[in-house]
Amino acid sequence: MTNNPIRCDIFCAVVDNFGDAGVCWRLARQLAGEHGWQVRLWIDDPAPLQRMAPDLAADRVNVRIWPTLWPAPWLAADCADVVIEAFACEPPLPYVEAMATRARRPVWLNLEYLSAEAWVAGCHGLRSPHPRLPLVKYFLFPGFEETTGGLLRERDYDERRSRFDAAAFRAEFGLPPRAAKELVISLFSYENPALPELLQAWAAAATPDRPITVLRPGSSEAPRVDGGLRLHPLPFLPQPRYDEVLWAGDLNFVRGEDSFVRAQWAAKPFVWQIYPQSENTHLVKLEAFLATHPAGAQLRAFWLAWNSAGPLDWQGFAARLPVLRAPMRQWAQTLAARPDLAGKLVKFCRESL
Ligand code: TRH
Repeated sequence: MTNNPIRCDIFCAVVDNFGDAGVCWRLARQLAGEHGWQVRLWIDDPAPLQRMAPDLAADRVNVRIWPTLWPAPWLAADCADVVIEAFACEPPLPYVEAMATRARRPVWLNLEYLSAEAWVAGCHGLRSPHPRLPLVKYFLFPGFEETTGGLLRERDYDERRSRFDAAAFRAEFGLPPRAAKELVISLFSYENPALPELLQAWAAAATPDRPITVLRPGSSEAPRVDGGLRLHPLPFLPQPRYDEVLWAGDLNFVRGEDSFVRAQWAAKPFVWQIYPQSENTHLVKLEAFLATHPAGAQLRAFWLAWNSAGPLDWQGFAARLPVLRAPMRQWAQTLAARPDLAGKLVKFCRESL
């Protein structure tokens, strides 16, 4: 172990997997910003980053395009101390071969997808020796249990949140001051056949006394006011600012992996649209999370309906929102008290280098 900053290469194959870029970008920023690592993020398509991180230079991460044809041979000296492949994307072969020739072999980690399934804790930290080269890859499974790799959470999260000014946020995005009984919902989802039904339910439930405002980050639709229902598009914000959308909401619809985790830190009631997989395997993951969460039983029917094209009992769900607040806070506190993913990763690498 030297005192030089640790060099880290993160490999992220986005192709069409926009969310993978979200997780990789958040991890890269944290390793560079909080732990002082020199991070290169190798990404095959930088387009998602351009939306999430319009000011790349501010984040101290060296973003490189992962070329289709990787230069060979690659120098051992140009391999990092820590190599992270996101979601089993496999670094290019010349790079891996060069890793094997380094005097001190890099710590090689495969960052896996987040899941609350029971098997995750048993697989976290497993080693996988390379079939041909003198290299070992370790599996890093994010998760909700202490025995997993944990979750991404920045050190300054609480401080940023305490500085958040909801009234200024609304004014910045052209919303009127908040009404007394207004319900603010943020909506970030995949295409969902249940959406028209949900919009109808909101239109039916919203009244001038009890208006509903729906914030739609990244939506290109025009703003619309329909009775008590206001549909309000927001620009796609830089990644740290997406938290503000969640803080501004009373109920947040999120999706995939990264926004799903952010909704938990926001500690407000939320609805998760999980990334759909073939043969409905995603529903197993959804159930696993519901079984883990203290409010799982109250969330279950509505979440399953949102993930299975409806029908949605909005009224029933809306009536439960007040009782969901306490377990959401309790859950966020429990998770926040545990070591975060980047911190655990850094500790593991320091011990291994
Ligand atoms: O984009 P996603 O659908 O990601 C998913 C998951 O990672 C999933 O596991 C994977 O298989 C699939 O992609 C292909 O949803 P996610 O994970 O929430 O990522 C969205 C990112 O966008 C997240 O980092 C937050 C960020 N974001 C902003 O930066 N600004 C915004 O305004 C919004 C709405 C999102």
